[in-house]
Amino acid sequence: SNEYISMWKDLGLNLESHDALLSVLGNAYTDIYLAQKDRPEGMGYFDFVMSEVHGLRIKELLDEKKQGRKIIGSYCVFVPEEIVLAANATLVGLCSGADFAMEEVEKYLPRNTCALIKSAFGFKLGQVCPYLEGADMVVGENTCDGKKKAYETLGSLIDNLYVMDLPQMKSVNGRELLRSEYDRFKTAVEKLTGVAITFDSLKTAIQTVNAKRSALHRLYTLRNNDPAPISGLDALLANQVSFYDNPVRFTQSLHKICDELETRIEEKKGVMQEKTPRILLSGCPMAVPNWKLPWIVETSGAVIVGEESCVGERGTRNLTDDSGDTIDALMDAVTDRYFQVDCAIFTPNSDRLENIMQMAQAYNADGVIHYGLQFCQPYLMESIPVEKMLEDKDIPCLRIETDYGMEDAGQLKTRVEAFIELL
Ligand code: BJ8
Repeated sequence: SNEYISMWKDLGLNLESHDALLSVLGNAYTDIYLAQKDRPEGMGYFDFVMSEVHGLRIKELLDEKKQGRKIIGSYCVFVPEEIVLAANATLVGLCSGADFAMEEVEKYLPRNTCALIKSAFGFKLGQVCPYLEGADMVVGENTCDGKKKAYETLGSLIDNLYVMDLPQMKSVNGRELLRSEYDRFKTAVEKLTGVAITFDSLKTAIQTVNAKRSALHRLYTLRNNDPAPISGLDALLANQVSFYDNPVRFTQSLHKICDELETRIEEKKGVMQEKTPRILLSGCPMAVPNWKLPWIVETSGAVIVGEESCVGERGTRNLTDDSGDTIDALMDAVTDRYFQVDCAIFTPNSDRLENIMQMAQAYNADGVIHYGLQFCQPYLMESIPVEKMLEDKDIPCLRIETDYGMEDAGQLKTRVEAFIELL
């Protein structure tokens, strides 16, 4: 609509490139999502959210901004939404799930940089992301070397980048560093919003975020049924939307879908037949609109029953203890919660192996597909011990290394089909 066009113009988007992005996105959504059979009716909500992802949601955020609320963008699940909400700001995930403006990007980043980082730059250089352009603060974090160094350059392209340091080890010192970085972040967010975080506002924010994560847990648990009541693609979409939707509305909508899934389970209805091979996906995060591998898997005779990923259970597994009775105790609880995230940038990272095993068993997975983005050292390196552990337990594992391009889709499909046939 005209209203959206002037909104995008005011945000400084490149309208021509933005149109191109929206049309690619819309076509992919139709071919991959709307082509699925027997989807839960409640997914209509997510279809609507996706169709309005650059429209209505942006308008809502800009309306909030007019009321004085700030928007904070993030590239990693280590940025605590609890602190952001407690200071009356909104956190949005900056997706980085598609190639854009690659020629421009390669003027700033070496070719052998992972697709996720390149995508973050592509959206900036192409001026096509209304979330990024609308954000009052963008948070980068010292995780992998690629992101850490890329933020130095990104800082020259955007003027409101805040960089958070993160530990590399789950040690006493590591825990202290995380707590002090969260204190520093709290101060920076308070300065941005002009709102001091109180005990009550932090406690309420913790409860809001816990409720969102609990709704996702409910979804995860329902997926351990056979036949699977929801596709992996649709469950991934729910996880992806959780990064930019209003958290309270998202939670309500997801519970509605879970109610519907419970009815399906009672009626033994599913999205695929009973005894369809069940796959656990594990590895790098899949940001919108990165649907390539799940699409290949689910059009090759298998169903995905879990995501061991930051856009999935790694990002949402743990809740934050809200029982503390001082603001300091709540900040400790926030720190403890995030300190459990088992990202491959940590060394050693044995928790992740245990969590993959636990998920494979909980969801009755017949096999695990490890998804590593090309040039992502942390996850590609860790995929080898992951595979070894799974083989020791007689769980088949397929290691995939890919990027956002479609050139390898045929070859990937052949490998995935051969793997599924063995299960
Ligand atoms: S907590 S997984 S969201 S850092 S794919 S950019 S690791 S080279 S994304 Fe992540 Fe936070 Fe960890 Fe999660 Fe680097 Fe690998 Fe690229 Fe990656």
